[in-house]
Amino acid sequence: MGVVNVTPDSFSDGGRFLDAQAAIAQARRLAEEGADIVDLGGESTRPGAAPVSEEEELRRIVPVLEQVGDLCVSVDTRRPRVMERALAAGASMINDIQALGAPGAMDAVARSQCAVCLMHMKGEPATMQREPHYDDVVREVRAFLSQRIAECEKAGIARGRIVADPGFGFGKTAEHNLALLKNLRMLENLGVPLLAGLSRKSTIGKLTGRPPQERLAGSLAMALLALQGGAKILRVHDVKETKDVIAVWQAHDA
Ligand code: HH2
Repeated sequence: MGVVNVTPDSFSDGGRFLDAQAAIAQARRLAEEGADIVDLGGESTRPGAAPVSEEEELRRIVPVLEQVGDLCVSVDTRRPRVMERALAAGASMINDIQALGAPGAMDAVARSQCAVCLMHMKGEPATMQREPHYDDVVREVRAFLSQRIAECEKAGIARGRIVADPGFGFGKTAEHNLALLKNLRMLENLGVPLLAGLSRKSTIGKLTGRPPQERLAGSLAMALLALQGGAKILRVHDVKETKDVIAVWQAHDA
């Protein structure tokens, strides 16, 4: 899954693809590099990010979506109306960091046949990194995802449409993220494919001392660890390089 943030303030590529033509070109480039899914986001959810209005989110996303209808596109949003508009404009998947927690979000997805990614987050982006606490991060994330999957199924979203994501960096310290990565296999028996989003994240910065633009090597190491932990979808900014990691890992795993 290749990331295209149509935002001015995303932590690693903010402002680069705010212009629709730049975002369309980047989506096509990532697909050519081998991304099976392009994840389009119109709202930064980095720690401390300010929320954008629904109109602004739609204004950023829809024109791009309309031009890349031939690609498999997921839309990274928490808003039911954005979900509906995105699905009408050709999106194949909804990627929700709030796991369809907004009123109406589950219904919006249930009414379609799209795929959906349910992600765990503790708190809200504006405040989530203020001393997050867990008694047992792996168990708590697992319990949350298990419950959300059950609720989705009850609402009519078949299990085969669902992907689960522990939400690295969303209300989690570096230690929490590393514990989740090390124990990713414990999430496998949720019975849905696992998505991991570690690309350029601050845990890599903490481990290497490097700013977001210099975290490629760290991101590739994280990608390999996630694959070894059973992740089936990697959400990344650097598709070409990550495809090489996958090729090496697949040969080794064969
Ligand atoms: N991470 C980000 C955004 N959306 N979605 C899922 N499912 N999993 C993730 O780990 C995830 C996500 C944050 O990264 P990015 O989009 O690069 O930055 P920003 O939120 O600043 O736009």
